[in-house]
Amino acid sequence: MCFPTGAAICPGRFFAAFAVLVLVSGACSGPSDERRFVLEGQVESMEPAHKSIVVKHGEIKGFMPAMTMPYDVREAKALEGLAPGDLITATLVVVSNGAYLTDIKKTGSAPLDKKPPEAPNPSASSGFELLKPGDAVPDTVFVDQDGRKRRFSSFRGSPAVLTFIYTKCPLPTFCPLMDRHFASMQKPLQSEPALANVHLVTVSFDPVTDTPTVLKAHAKALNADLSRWTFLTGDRDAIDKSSARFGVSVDRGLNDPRDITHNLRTVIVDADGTLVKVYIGNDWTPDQVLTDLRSLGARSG
Ligand SMILES: [Cu+2]
Repeated sequence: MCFPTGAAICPGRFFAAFAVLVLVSGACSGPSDERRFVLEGQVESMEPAHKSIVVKHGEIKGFMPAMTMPYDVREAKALEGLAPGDLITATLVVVSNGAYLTDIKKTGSAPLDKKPPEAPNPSASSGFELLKPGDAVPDTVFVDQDGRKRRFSSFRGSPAVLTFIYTKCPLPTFCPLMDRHFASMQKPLQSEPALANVHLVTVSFDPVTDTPTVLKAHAKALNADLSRWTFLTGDRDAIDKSSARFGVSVDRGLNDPRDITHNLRTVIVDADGTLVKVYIGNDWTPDQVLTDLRSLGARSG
């Protein structure tokens, strides 16, 4: 419990701030770039071949709210003897660019809950209908990292890759991974003529914290080339309404709107403003997106 809720920090500043906190509190154990948390939960599914386990877990005090998430393990043998439904305790180790579970112990088992639908289940006339490939994406009005009003339609004319994050996300395998993936796509996008006009767009669903100034600093920490990578914030309701249409769901704590539970969606929008493809979660790769962008170029020209 090194950081109070809401005080987690973006990856670039992680180490320095952590070192200061250790000096002040002396509360954390382990190497200085590592945080450890006790996790209690239930195994939803496992993929030993990918050294991955999906756990539905309770709140991790001071770090993250209750949620169901995929976690990495270091070795497939850490998953031996486990099965979906098992109740476990484990240690969640968070380092600056990743997180993994260790010391997984089975404490019992219980029937699995039926999985709730991940996306909101909108009625046909709510204005929150999930977009399908080919649908026109909503022309939401955002504010960019320079404080300028920016309509989504202003990206028309070039394909866009869009993702949804918040800069204070504590888990390196979630929002910070989306940031790292986007950062790593900058170079190939720049060097391949066929992809030269693709624009990257990162939307924050935490506009309370992620003001244009915060986003600008975040962009700088990521070495973002702002001529082809735009960071957007804006009116929270407008962002929620728009992002829900891509399947993004965001729950904010009643007492603290910065206490956020969310899923991940990354999408390709074509130059004409229509949805091409939605990537669910955090297991897409930059190569996959680049390949899809290339076939888009081939299709249209
Ligand atoms: Cu996140």
